Amino acid sequence: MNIQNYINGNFHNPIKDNWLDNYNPSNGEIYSQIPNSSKEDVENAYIAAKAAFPGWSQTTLDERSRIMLKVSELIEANLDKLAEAESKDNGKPVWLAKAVDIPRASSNFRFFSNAITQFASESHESVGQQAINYTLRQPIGVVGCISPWNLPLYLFTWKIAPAIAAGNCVVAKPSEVTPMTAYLLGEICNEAGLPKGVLNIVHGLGTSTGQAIVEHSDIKAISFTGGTATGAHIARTAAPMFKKLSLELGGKNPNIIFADCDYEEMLKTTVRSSFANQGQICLCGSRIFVEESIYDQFKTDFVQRVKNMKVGHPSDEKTKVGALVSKQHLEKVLSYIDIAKEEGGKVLYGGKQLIIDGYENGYYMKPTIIEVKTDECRVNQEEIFGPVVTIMPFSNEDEVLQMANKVKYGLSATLWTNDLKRTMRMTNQLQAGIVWVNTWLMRDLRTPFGGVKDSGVGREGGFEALRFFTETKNVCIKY
Ligand code: TXE
Repeated sequence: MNIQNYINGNFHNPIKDNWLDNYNPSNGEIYSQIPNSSKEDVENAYIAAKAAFPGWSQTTLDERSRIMLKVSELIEANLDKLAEAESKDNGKPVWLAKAVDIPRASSNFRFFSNAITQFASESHESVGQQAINYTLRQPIGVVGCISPWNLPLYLFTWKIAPAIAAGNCVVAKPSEVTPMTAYLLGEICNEAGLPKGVLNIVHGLGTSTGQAIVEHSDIKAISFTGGTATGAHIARTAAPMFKKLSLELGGKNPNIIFADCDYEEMLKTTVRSSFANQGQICLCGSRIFVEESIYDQFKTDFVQRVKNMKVGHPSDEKTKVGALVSKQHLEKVLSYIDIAKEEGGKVLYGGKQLIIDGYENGYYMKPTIIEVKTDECRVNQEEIFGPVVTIMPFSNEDEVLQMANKVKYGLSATLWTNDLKRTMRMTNQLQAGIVWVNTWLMRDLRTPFGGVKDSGVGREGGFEALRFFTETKNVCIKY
C-alpha cells in the first residue's frame, strides 16, 4: 500500500510522483511505498501550516489542551494497530511497541496538553521607577520536526506535542525507514479535531525532503533527533539562517558498576540497558565498566543471561531481540565486530548475523558482548547503535570516571552503587545530560532531556520544550 503525505488535513501523493520502497525488517520484504517528497511538497506543507497559524496560535489553552488530550486518547484506543505497524516497520518486538513506544506517544500528547495550561512566565517590577516588566513566551510560527527510526512514533510525537501545545504549526518528517505510524497519526489528528494545517507530515529522504525543511527560509525552528554527523550537517545549514535548533544526537553511554551495588537488580537492568530495542536507543549503556572485585562474577553471569535471550520474529511474545531496522544498519553493526577483533577485543558471546527459519531475509543478529582491554578502542569510542556492548574492569573511581568521560559524546550515564558520597562525587563529575543511579531509562517527562558535547544542543521535555518552541519578549511599561 502507498503511504501519503498529510498536508492541510488531507492525504496527498508526492507532486513529482517519486516513491521509495519501505521494507519489513523481519523478512526483508518490501511491503509499502512512501513518498520521496520534493521541495514543492515541503512548500505546500509550509503554506498549510502558515495559513493555520493565526487561528491555532489564538486558540485558547483550554481548547488546545482538549484536542491534544483527544489525540492522546485515540492513540491509546489504537494501541494494537499502531504497535503492530511500528513493529512491522522497525523490527522491534510487538510486545515492546505495545509496552513502550505507543503508550509513550500517547503520554507525550497527554503530558503537553496539561503542561501548556501550567506554563507561565515572569514579571519584574522596576521598583521606584513606576515601571512594570512582563515576559511573553509567544509561539514561533511554523516549525520543523525531524525524527529518527529507532523509536518512530515515540520521538515523532515527543517533538510535535510541545510544538503545537505552544501554539506553533508544524512541518514534520519522520524517518524514511519507519514512516508508517506517522502516517497513521494523520488520521488520528483529524478524528481528534486538530484543525487542518496545524500538523503537516511530509515523507522522504533526509538529504532531499529533510534538507528542504531545514533550508526553508520561513521555518524558523528545527527540532532534530538523529545521528551526530547529520546533526552537524543540519547545524551548518541552519545556523546562518539564525534558526532555533534543538539537536538530540548520538550517545556512547557508560554503565558503571561498583561492587556494593544491588547485584541482581543491576544484572537484570544491565541486560535491558544493553539490548532493549535491539540496542537501538541513544540512551543504551553500551560501555560497561565493572569494579574488578566482581568483574569475573559479572562476566559469567552477564554472558549466561544474554545467552538466554531469544532472538526471534518480532511477532513472537518470547522474542527479546527482534530484527535490526535495515540491512544497511545490520551490516554497519556487524562491521564493528570485525573492528573489535582487529583491535584485540574478545567476543564473549554473539558477534554474528542470525538466519531465522522462515525469515531468511530478515535482519537478525545475536546480542553481542565484547571484552576490551582499553577504552581507547573504536568500539568504545564510536556509536554502534546495535545489540553490542563492551565490558572491562576498573580499579577505582578516578580511573572509571576518567574513562567514562573520555568520549566525544555526553548523553547519559548509569551508575550502580549504594554509597551516597560516591554517588554525589561521581554524578557531579560525569559529563552527561542524564545520569541514572540504580536504575535505567526511568523517565519523568518534566525533566530536561538532552546531552552535552557531541550528543547535541538544547533540552527537550517539560517546560524546556515549551521554552524551545516559543520566542521570549520583554515588555516594559512605565506608568
Ligand atoms: O539517522 P539520521 P539514521 C544514530 C545512530 C545511527 C545514525 C544514523 O548512530 O546509526 O544516527 O541513523 C533525517 N537534513 N542515531 O540514518 O541520518 C532522516 O531522514 C535534514 C541516533 O536514522 O540522522 C531522519 O528522518 N534531515 C539517534 C532523521 O534525519 C535529514 C536515533 C535521522 O536520520 C538529513 C537514530 C538532512 N541532511 C540514529 N539527513 C538518537 N540520538 O536517538 C537525514 N535526515
